[in-house]
Amino acid sequence: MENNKNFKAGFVALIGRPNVGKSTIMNNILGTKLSIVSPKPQTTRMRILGVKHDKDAQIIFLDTPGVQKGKDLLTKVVMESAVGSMEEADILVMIIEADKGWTKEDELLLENYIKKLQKPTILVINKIDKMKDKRLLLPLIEESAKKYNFVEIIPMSAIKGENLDRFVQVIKKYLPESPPLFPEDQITDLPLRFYIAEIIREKIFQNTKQELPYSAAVEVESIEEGQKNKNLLIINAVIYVEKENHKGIIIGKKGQMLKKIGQQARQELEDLLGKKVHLNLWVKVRPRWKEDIRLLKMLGYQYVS
Ligand SMILES: Nc1nc2c(ncn2[C@@H]2O[C@H](COP(=O)(O)OP(=O)(O)OP(=O)(O)O)[C@@H](O)[C@H]2O)c(=O)[nH]1
Ligand SMILES: [Mg+2]
Repeated sequence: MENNKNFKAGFVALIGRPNVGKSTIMNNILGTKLSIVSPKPQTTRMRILGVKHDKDAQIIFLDTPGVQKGKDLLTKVVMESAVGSMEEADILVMIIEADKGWTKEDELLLENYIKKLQKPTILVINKIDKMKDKRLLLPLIEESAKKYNFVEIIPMSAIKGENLDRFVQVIKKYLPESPPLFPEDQITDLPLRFYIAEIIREKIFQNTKQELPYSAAVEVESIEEGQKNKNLLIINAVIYVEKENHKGIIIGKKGQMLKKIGQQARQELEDLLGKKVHLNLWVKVRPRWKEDIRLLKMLGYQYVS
């Protein structure tokens, strides 16, 4: 590979409002579920790095938390990871939703962040499968072109895989020439225990309602091999919630909810790790975990200053 002078490599930040499909786009391009996904906004809380290895290029995606407002320390930390990714990136990808068009938040993101960075920026109009009237796409593309000099505007359905290939080709066009930046067998920099915590958190997002998902954080305390059985992993994890009644809801009637979350997470972890998994989950109330710097660091929200 060192002999290949035309090799390209660089960082590509995926940015946009919560819920536009950033994590889905990265996962579907990589063909691996690296970043957790849910129908609820503000699913992603830290930057998730994912590497696509091709013969002629290495694309390093930075999936970021949706740009959000809020006064607590968690929001500040989450936003720092999104902004840090934009600053680190060679190429920015801004994502909007086809069926919603340009919203106020999209406009603010463009004005307050993207325009200030002056980097090659691709606009993705995602979820075109949700557009009832396809004739509205062309005017939306035209409207978008007037807002900023995006290097390309790409309509996409990440879920159906429409235009993902073209998107990858366009990224390659704008990537800098560089030798590979990651070893060929590495697809992320996320430590295993944070990855496991994210999978548990995804099951909480998918199974609970209203403020519950936002009240919860997961810390993996230990991962041990079985003493007699090397093919067994024993994982101990704590789910933190902000309120006593949230603890009751997460545990559920006769422990049903916690059991369901645990079973779904265990199933996914066994498939992922190729081992049998014993997953022990505890629920603890920590009213101010979103303001606790030490805990936020332990949870992997690492941009705490
Ligand atoms: N119909 C449709 N749904 C999509 C598409 N892409 C993503 N979604 C759905 O949109 C929802 C949000 O997707 P995510 O990938 O979690 O969005 P995100 O931008 O990462 O959200 P945050 O992490 O909260 O900022 C999920 O329910 C996805 O299944 C698409 O192309 N079409
Ligand atoms: Mg996400």
